[in-house]
Amino acid sequence: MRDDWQRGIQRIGMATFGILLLGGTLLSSAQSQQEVNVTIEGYTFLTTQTPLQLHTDTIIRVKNLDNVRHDFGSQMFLNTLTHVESNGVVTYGKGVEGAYLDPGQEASFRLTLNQSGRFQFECSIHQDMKGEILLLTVDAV
Ligand SMILES: [Cu+2]
Repeated sequence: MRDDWQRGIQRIGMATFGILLLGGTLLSSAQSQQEVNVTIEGYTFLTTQTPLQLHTDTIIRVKNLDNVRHDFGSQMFLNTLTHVESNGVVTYGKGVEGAYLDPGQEASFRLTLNQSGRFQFECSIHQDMKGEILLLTVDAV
């Protein structure tokens, strides 16, 4: 009976240790997040980005300032786990193709890219609308 009680205490100790580790991991990943902002205005994608690093939590925020509906779609999401938040709806998975944005609407795409290069995106409604995100291999400091 007493042994069970002691084992119980030990287990609680291990669980607390686990939570602390998890807390530390969440904190460090939040600090290394990088952002790309894309504004859609006048049937054009305007991209603002800092040099992006590989293997880092990346969030792409897209805002449609036009008064027509646009689409933000990219092949870069196809083989990558992507977390999409659009119009209060969150989608998560591989094989996401993009998101439609109604006038004034915003959407965010969260993913980690593991390959450097140019990642193109486009609007499937207006075929001339194209843009790209540059992911350079930047050496870690
Ligand atoms: Cu469009």
